[in-house]
Amino acid sequence: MESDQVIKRDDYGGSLPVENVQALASRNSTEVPSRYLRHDIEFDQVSSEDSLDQIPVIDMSKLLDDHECPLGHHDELEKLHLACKEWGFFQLINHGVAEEVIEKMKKDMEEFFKLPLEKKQAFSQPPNSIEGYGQAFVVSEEQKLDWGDMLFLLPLPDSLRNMKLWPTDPASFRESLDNYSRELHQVTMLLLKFMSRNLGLNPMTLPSVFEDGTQGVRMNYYPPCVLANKVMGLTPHSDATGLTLLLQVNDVQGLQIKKNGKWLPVKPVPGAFIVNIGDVIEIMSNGEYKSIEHRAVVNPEKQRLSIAAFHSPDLTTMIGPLPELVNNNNNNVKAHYKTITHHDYVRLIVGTKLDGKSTLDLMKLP
Ligand SMILES: O=C(O)CCC(=O)C(=O)O
Repeated sequence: MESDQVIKRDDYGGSLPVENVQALASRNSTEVPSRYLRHDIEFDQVSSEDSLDQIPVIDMSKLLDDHECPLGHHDELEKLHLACKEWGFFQLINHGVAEEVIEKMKKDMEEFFKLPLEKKQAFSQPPNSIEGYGQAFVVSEEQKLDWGDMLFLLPLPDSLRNMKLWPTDPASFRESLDNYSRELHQVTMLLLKFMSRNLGLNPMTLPSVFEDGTQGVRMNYYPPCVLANKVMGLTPHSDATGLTLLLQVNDVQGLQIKKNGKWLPVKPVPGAFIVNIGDVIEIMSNGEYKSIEHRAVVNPEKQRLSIAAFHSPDLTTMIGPLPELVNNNNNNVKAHYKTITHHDYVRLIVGTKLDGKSTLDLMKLP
């Protein structure tokens, strides 16, 4: 397919329908169906709760100061560069998104998941689409399942919105998501500007690739589980997209990232976004920035909710190392990843079950 052809939403393929986990959990049974029991996952390789190792905290207001001041130290920009290279994750404070926008989004999401199943199912994923209420990445009847449901929507670009799948209950949901999505897009553009600069590129290089790109918002609902230490809320994976801004909605922790072969629980800083590098930025930076495996564990007593906003380039973009970073006149660096159309890349992701960094491995050159 030519990269400049129009790519339709339903070209992405879908996920096989499976039982609703919230409904399953509400039966209060002491048994959990075997498809959810994860003998394939190591639950005990977790760093201690009081581990001093915590993901870096980056202050957006200091990044802006550094960027506007051409001379002098650029400590926060340098901190951001190291966070992207060595951690692939950071918490972003003073990001400028109005508290009211965040609180309204959280509240409306919580209200939506409280609705009776039939009302939520009015916004179910249509066949062959991962957009809507349901689950993602179920590609076979044998595959193990995650202990969680989700509502996945594509708020940006506006032309891709499928309003039939946007909840109308609570009544303010659509407006809350619209505001939330636009504000997060702005924050993402700023971060991409600073990352471009840190990579030695024109500061507008990454923003111009992502400006008209897609934003997918995935609202995760993980019910409590009697066998919480045997099920997984979200299978270990790296994000196949560019940059993710994650918001912890209630005060139940569950995100863990892989660091030095162990799973490190992330303690969210109140009011912060947890930002992570996705595979697309790892590829575009030719491996200088790293997308890191992460997973969500389940609580035995409390439900957990989170919102992940994934930012991807414009659908006409070729996914591969940026030409400025490989084989140009100033350097002769070998490309470590293939270059393919965004369309082929998306099909590769959606047709694959979540499995660590396996999609990225498919893009690696020997
Ligand atoms: O719920 C979480 O903390 C992680 C969510 C996540 O990784 C995702 O939605 O891809």
